[in-house]
Amino acid sequence: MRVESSAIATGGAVGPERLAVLHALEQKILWLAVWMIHHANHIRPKQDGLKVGGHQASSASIATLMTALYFDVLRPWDRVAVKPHASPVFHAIQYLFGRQPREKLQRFRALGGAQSYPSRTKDTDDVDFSTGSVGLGVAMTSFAALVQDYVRMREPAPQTVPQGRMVALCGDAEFDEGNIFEALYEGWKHDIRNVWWVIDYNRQSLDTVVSDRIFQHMDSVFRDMGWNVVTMKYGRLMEQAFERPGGDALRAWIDASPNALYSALAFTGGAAWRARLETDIGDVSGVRQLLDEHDDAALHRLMTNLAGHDLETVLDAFHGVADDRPTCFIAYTIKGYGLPFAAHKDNHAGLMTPEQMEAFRRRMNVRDGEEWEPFAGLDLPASLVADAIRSAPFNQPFTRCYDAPRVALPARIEPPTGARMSTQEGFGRLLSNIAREHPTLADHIVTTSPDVTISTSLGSWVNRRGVFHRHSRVDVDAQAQVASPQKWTVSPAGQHIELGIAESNLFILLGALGLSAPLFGARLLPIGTVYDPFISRGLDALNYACYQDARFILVGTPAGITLAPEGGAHQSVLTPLVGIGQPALTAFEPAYVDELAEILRWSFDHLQDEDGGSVYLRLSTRPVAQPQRELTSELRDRILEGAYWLAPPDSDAELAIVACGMVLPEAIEAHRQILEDIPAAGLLIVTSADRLHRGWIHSQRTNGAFHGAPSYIERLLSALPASAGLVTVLDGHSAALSWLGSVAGHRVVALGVERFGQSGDINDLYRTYGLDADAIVGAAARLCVRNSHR
Ligand SMILES: Cc1ncc(C[n+]2csc(CCOP(=O)(O)OP(=O)(O)O)c2C)c(N)n1
Ligand SMILES: [Mg+2]
Repeated sequence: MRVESSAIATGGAVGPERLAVLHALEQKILWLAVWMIHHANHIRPKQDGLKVGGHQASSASIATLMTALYFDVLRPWDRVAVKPHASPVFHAIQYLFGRQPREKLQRFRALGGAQSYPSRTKDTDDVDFSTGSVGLGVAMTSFAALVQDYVRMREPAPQTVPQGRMVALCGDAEFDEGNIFEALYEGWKHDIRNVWWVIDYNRQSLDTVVSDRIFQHMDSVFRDMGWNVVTMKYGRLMEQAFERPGGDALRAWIDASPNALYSALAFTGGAAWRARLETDIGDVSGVRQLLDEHDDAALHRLMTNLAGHDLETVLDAFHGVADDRPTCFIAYTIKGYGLPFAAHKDNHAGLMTPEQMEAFRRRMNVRDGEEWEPFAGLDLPASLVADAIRSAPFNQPFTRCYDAPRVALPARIEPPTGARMSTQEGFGRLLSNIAREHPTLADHIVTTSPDVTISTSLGSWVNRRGVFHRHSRVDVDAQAQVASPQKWTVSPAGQHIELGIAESNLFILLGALGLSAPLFGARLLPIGTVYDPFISRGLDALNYACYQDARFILVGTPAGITLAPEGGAHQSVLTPLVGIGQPALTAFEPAYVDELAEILRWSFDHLQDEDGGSVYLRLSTRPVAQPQRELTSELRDRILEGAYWLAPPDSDAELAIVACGMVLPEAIEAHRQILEDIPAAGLLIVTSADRLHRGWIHSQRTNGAFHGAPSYIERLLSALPASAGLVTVLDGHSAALSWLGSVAGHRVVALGVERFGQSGDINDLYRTYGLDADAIVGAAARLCVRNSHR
């Protein structure tokens, strides 16, 4: 069942009865999170003797904030990135909502159980954004907000999907990750709306208590970026104490207290607070009386009553934000709040001992054997708590995962014509053709690039389809009559999102765009372009996008040493290995533009397939003579499978050249020369080492090679006798093709690049790095000599 969004109450003032229930839920999720970790480490039988781990302190730190959000503040159409180490809290909440079975909690961090860090693809309890690599989930919410605006303003999305807030629950140490600030700045440029970052400001990272200095400036950083900042520092007990005589001194003492001191006292407890406060401000009028009126336990409660643990204050702060400006909540908290290692500087990976857990169980009133019971130990009637869970706005029946219809594809995308062309130029012209001739497909494409739009050949697409921004902008250059081939119209109708030079942002945006179907009900076909070497700058973010099963096309261009005069700092060497090694990403490196046209069409399909994925195209600026050919459907299939014989070998061939990508002219020339001595030699063109490798591995793992159909590459290489040799060649790390020798036991000489490059022209560089025709012929000769000595 689905309810209309207007029928879902979205919170407001919270009465005392509801507050009591929320307090009970706060206790319950803290208990469940802590117990889940304890159970995994101390109770569940272990097979390998390894500590299972889990983060009780990080969970306790954020339990109040998450209670307020999930049981009162969030609406079902809001989307959340939960800080990685609060995964147990998230799963506990979903368990109470009835969306996470108990067995998954009991198998926390075990195979098939609730994941250590919230995972869109591995968890089954409705994770919006995966987290784990700190900083990335935070930035993801900012780009998700941009994508939400994009789909709403351009309207491929059903407008019945209400506009949600993109909420990140962040650890404070996440702000050491520069990618957050890159995202903040980019978000400001795009004037993003509807983003909340809730910072669990416990002043602790993994190793230590963090420096106070960063956060002294954090609010101004956010304000400078146009954000609203809500600081939640003091709980109500503290606020009340500040009203008393001596209260000003107490507040001043708290404000001036270094993080390390505050943490040490918060860990040590009441007597330590008393001694320190007596020494520092004991002679201020009113302070001694305040101290006398509090026993050690009460004093500890008062001094640790930070706002992030004060449910009422937290609720007020969240409900106090009515507009859609991006808002940062800085919530003061204590890591491990309520647990024996609260505020201890080493508590990040700390686990409560069985004795401590036993004491905690008694304190929580949970009876032996009732540890997993949702309502055990609460001092409210179970029905009241159950009602509150049932009526939580976030828990209303509402479709949270959309299934956007597929975009119909044309039967063919005509490749541009031309005698000589680079794959990069071909890519730009193909997109331009799509914009002109296939409007339905074009309407769903969205492009993005980190300040290399023009130099990666997206310019003409952008001329046709415009740049997206929430606010239209007048083209000043055109008005001022500055002559330029780039005529960029900036408006909410644009289809290109221009980013500043920050590759990490590119991949996180591709991640967000690539999730627009499940998140916002709008099918987008995102294409991001980047200089191939700078993929490495954003590798973790690329992995992050793939891990969430976001669907996009990544175009790395120009690539390899073939960009020649640009020099070593711009030459990608290892990206072919990224193409093979990155899960959920299929890599192609075609040599010809008619191949690229087929691959691009296949990619649009693959992006939309249930069991599909993303695609990486490694392209080049090197103009190459294009074959004048009609692609048969058989050749088309072979191109997509990853390789085809340009010159099939004879069955007694001693040798084949296997070439991938832009070095094809050299391979063809070498093959021509070799034919004079070895007329049977073959020339295999590889369009996707990744697909070949995957097929081969899959076939081995499933015993296909022995019992069923051999893999595609096995079938191709079966054209050669076992005694033949292979010369493999590509402009990239030689390991990307050298494995071909293992497929059928052929000897291999692997040519490629394994060193940093340098400037030069293509001929000089190919000669220097051993990729030219002479090098290929030389390698072939070595193979044949070895063969004759066998
Ligand atoms: C990119 C990355 N580097 C390192 C880690 C290891 N790590 C896990 S948590 C953490 C610090 C967490 O501190 P904070 O974000 O403040 O969270 P909390 O204090 O709430 O646990 C680190 C360094 C990681 N998960 N991701
Ligand atoms: Mg922290």
